[in-house]
Order: sequence, then C-alpha cells, then structure tokens
Amino acid sequence: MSGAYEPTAAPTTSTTSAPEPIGRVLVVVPTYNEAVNVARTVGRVRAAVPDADVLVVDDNSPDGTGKIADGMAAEDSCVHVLHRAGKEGLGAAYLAGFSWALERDYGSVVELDADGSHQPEQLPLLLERLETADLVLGSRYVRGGKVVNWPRSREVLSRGGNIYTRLVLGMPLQDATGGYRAFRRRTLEALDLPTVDSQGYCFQVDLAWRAVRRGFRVAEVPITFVEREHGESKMSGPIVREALLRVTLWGAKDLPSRARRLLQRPAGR
Ligand SMILES: Nc1nc2c(ncn2[C@@H]2O[C@H](COP(=O)(O)OP(=O)(O)OP(=O)(O)O)[C@@H](O)[C@H]2O)c(=O)[nH]1
Ligand SMILES: [Mg+2]
Repeated sequence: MSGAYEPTAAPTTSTTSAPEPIGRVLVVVPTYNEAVNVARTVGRVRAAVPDADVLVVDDNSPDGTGKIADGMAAEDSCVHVLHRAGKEGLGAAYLAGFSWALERDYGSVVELDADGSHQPEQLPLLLERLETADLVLGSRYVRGGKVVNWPRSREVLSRGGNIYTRLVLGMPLQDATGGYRAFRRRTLEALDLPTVDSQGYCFQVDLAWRAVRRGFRVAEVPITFVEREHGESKMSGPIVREALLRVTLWGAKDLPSRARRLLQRPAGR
C-alpha cells in the first residue's frame, strides 16, 4: 500500500444493517495461460448467476486463452474480454478490470480465479451477503470453509500467512489473502486504487486492509477452495516474499495509530 492515508475509522467488521440493492454485477476473471479452464469457468459463472456479466482480463496468454474468451464473447453478449499487451501480474489485471467496471454502470464487482479454485455456484451466497456489507470475502478459514486437494505445505503457508497478517495488522479477518470476493462499487471507488501497486496475495491483503481501515463493513462467508486440476500455478517465491515484506512494513507504519486507537477505546471494550 504505497499511498499514505490516515484511517477514517477504527477497523470494523460489523455488518448488521438493512439490506441494500447491489446493482448490476460484473465478475472479473483474470487469465494467464488458462486455455484449458477459461470456457468452463465462464460457463459456470453464467449458469450460477445468469444476471451477472463476466469480464475476462487476459494478458496476451501465449496459449490462446484470449482467443477462446473472444469466441465466448461473440456468442454471449454478457461476456466481455479485456486484452492487455503482456503479463503484468494478477494485481494489475484486477485493477484494469475494476477501472473497466467503474467506467460502466455496475453496482458490484467480483474477483474470481479462472483455474477452478473458486466455485461459481457459491457466488449467490457472496452476493446475498453483500446486501448488508460493503465487501464480502470468500473465506476458507471461517466455520464451514474448506480447502480441497491442497498439499499440506500450501495450507500451512496460507494459514500461517493469514495468522501473521492478523497479528501484524490487527485486522480481524480469517482469510485476507483469498481472491474470491465481492465489492460494492462505492467501496472500490473509495479505495484509492491508483496507489495500489502490490501483487498476488499482497494485492488481496492490501485491498482488504484499505477497506477495513476506511470503516467499511467487511464480511466473510465460507467457501470451498479447490486446488486447480489443470494448468500451471503462477504462485512463486517472490510473490510470497513480497507479501511478507509489505505486510510487515504496513504493520510497522500503522503501529502509532493502532496504539492511539487502543488507548482511545473506552474501558471494558
Ligand atoms: N491477466 C492475468 N492473470 C493472471 C496473472 N497471473 C495470474 N493470473 C490469473 O489469476 C488467477 C490466479 O492465479 P493462480 O496461478 O491460480 O495463482 P494462485 O491462485 O495465487 O495460486 P495457486 O493457488 O497455486 O493456483 C488465475 O485465473 C490466473 O490465470 C497475470 O499476470 N495476468
Ligand atoms: Mg489458483
């Protein structure tokens, strides 16, 4: 999170309020070499939430993912494709997708991986929860959440990363690194997206932390995360190291205001 800002409110995850319409929904699906997965994922999204539009954001995948997506867009006016010149990472692809959405009249925007890890059939649950929240995280680590087919080492890394993030940032979320989430338009508009330059897991933590610190209602709903069956993961050592370093720096920078918030808290809370 490179942009300096002061928190406008103490962190909160409270979400009790009257339901509010979420408007037209855009599901953003970033792709890099997902030729074996993209058609199935987009088809599942269209079947699970027929009223939602889909935007595939492809970074000129050498395996022809972009062409496959173009074929789907030609057949279905609710499917759109944003072609980018080359691979710039997941965060940059999402930011481009968010800008595309905000230039149009979408009321909500969803992040969903193309690799089959995020189940489109669970999207109605996220969207229903968004009616009384500003950001909904699909969570592997709340009651009812599951991880399927992950090697033990990946689960340890992911759980450990979330515990570390919670401790260092003081953020009351169980799964801040997950990439299956739904934003209200006004939430995205308030997150100062041009100053986001983090990638991978760090990108997800960055956006969640920005939302929490601005006092938005962030809710978590259980999801079943399934390890990809086809294609290659783009997860890498540098992505993990980036997340660790940045989260530590943000935590250190936030310490004075965290201490202030703690001191200002009325006794007994
Ligand atoms: N447009 C674009 N999409 C990307 C890029 N890197 C990853 N993606 C997509 O982002 C989604 C998540 O990437 P994955 O490779 O599955 O990474 P991950 O989910 O963090 O790691 P795994 O858990 O190992 O699958 C997939 O749909 C990828 O195709 C990129 O540089 N550009
Ligand atoms: Mg994946």
